[in-house]
Amino acid sequence: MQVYKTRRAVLMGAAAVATAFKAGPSAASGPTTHVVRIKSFAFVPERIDARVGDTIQWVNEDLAPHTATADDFEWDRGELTQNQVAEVLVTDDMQTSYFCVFHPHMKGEIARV
Ligand SMILES: [Cu+2]
Repeated sequence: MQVYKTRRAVLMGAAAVATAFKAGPSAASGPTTHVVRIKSFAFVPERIDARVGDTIQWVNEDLAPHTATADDFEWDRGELTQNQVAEVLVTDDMQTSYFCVFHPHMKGEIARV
């Protein structure tokens, strides 16, 4: 009888659970928080599918400061230094395209589903 799982088997199991959760009926599970990592001068993932009432949370993993700022400046979480976190509540009339004011080539999208 095998008692110990390999680390790889454990990780694969965790991935399977995460996938199953993601594919579940999220409408019935209430608001969720979507984490966007800011990494290597990019928003990861670049596009987030979110519902009204969800929260978008940015975590800056870069040494460089970044911002998460609506294209029309309707909302702006200001400068995020390394490991700082900022959040925005998804509303039905919000500007959904955003960028980093320090590095305008960094773009992100909050796609409402
Ligand atoms: Cu930036």
